[in-house]
Amino acid sequence: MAHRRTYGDRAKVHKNPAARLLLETIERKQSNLAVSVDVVSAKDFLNIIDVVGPFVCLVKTHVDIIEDFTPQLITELQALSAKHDFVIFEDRKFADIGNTVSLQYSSGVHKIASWSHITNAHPVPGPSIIAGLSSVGLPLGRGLLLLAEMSTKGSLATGLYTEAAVEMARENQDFVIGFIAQRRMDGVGKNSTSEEDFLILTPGVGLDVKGDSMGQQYRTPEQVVLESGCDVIIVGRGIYGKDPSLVDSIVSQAKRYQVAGWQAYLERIKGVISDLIL
Ligand code: 5BU
Repeated sequence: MAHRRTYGDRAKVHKNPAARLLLETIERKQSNLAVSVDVVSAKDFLNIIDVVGPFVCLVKTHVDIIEDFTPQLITELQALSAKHDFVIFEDRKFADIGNTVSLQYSSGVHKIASWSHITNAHPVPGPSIIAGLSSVGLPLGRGLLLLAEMSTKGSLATGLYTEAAVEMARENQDFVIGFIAQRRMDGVGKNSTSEEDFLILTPGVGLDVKGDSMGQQYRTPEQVVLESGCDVIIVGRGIYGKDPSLVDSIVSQAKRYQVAGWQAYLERIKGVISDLIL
């Protein structure tokens, strides 16, 4: 069971370079916190990332919401990634046929594959979506997450759909490094093995509120990492709130979530160590 091992131990044996990079970064920075930077101005986007950078293992982007997007923004994002040592995850949620997603991933205005270490896809089209994306991403050392579950109220990604997503991932472990999900997927589906190591990145994390007015649902880092065994907490508005210029508040929230996520992980590992002693 991967979540019973340390991030560092998992990094040593993972076969995908993007997964290794993420696991190593988590261990090095003692942070399983990802910040989702969902703002529409390039200036706010870069400011927030520069402020939260020291506290996160990963920055999650939606570059298609940025109103003044230029290729220069990507150069600056990459410079911040090098400065603060974080992984980049474009939350693109691809969902089309293999040929189309390969073009969406490689080309267009955003050229996601050229700069995003990790991206994600809905399993709804079936395995061909992985074939399309891996034809572009695998040679570049990228990794893919499948959306096995969602954090929203009434999500249809449950039960047999989730199981089918996990089985699709098992067939493509060179490129599919894990899931966006609310819990570990070990034991889900028929072909589960003890050697598999899927990273679980989990959005819908908040310490102060239970949700928003549009169906988002929040759980705490403790629920997500300790109780559900997830690997990375993804926090957006809980950290930067409504005002991206409030630097002190962003720093203190980022630290608060970093500590909460890491404490929950230490508790998880401690449980394992005491199991071993008993
Ligand atoms: P929030 O501000 O912490 O609610 O932002 C959550 C982010 O995670 C946001 O970018 C969503 O697009 C993303 N997300 C999510 O909230 N729930 C999901 O199930 C998936 C992505 Br998949």
